Amino acid sequence: MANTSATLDKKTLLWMYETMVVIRKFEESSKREADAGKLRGMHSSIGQEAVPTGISAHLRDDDYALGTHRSHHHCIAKGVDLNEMMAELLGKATGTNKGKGGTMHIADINKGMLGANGVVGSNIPVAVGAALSAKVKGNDSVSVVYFGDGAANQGSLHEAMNLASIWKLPVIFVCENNRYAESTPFEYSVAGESVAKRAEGYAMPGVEADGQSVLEMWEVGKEAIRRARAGEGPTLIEAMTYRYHGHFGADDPLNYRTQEEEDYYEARDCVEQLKNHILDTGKATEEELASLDEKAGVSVSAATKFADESPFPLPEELTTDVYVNV
Ligand SMILES: Cc1ncc(C[n+]2csc(CCOP(=O)(O)OP(=O)(O)O)c2C)c(N)n1
Ligand SMILES: [Mg+2]
Repeated sequence: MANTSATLDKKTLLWMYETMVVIRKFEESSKREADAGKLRGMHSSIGQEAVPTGISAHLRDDDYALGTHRSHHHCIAKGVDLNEMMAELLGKATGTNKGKGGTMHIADINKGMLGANGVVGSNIPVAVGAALSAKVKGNDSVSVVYFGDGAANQGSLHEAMNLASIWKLPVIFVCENNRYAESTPFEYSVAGESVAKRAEGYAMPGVEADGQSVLEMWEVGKEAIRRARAGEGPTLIEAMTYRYHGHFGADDPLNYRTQEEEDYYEARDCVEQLKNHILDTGKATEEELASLDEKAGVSVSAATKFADESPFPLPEELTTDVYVNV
């Protein structure tokens, strides 16, 4: 992988640092809210922050992103408002979906975030549809879809990759391989032990990347998005990453993985790696990074306060916005 550090400007590096810190603090706060019984079904993305951050550094508001059940990091990296996100997690009327979607269905059309999605693999064909719409309209918007190693075994991915390839659609398939689907290990469930290699069968580039390195995610994202915008078709990226917490909530004993494995990934923490890179290359000072840490903390605290103090939707709003006339 090419060394990107020389070409990356300070502004991009600091945006990526701040975005990853915001995601982490947001997840820590949402876990506290979940532990306090204020939300259910919270899937933490801590450990995986670099994947959508490196990719989103190349995206615009008129590009599309689709997420999964574990999607807070996808939404934040795509620019969704923190207040509205936290309110959505808590089911409040001020949320992105007016409190009717919750943690697994955050969407913000104005930011191109077409939706997190609780049904594993179901977001993938939607991303291909969004890419088709860009092609039909004749603009250069691209569509990014995130999915897990478990979802890589759903038929929807294979149908979607085939159609995207034959029609050369501007879609980037991003598999976040965090080694487990709930408690099922990747080595057991994925034939061939590589998601990236599956791209060959669909005549598109398949790239395996270090998902703990935001610089590497930036690099592979850059080429995939350039290709898509230029009308050259889709790319499949397999980002090797790790979730630090259990599959969801507090009920996961994590007895299907080892301490050594957890230590290995935490020693390669994406935030720490980028921090060291920025300091080593002299792109910013400790003080500058500390002020971004503080700013992230203030934004997340404000979002949590906003969500806590917001009202629940009224019962008479139960059926509004459920179906939309177009
Ligand atoms: C179609 C479908 N089958 C099963 C489930 C239950 N389920 C929720 S998350 C999950 C595991 C997904 O694993 P992976 O795709 O690797 O994503 P990760 O949780 O690791 O981010 C399963 C089986 C579901 N939500 N949808
Ligand atoms: Mg997984």
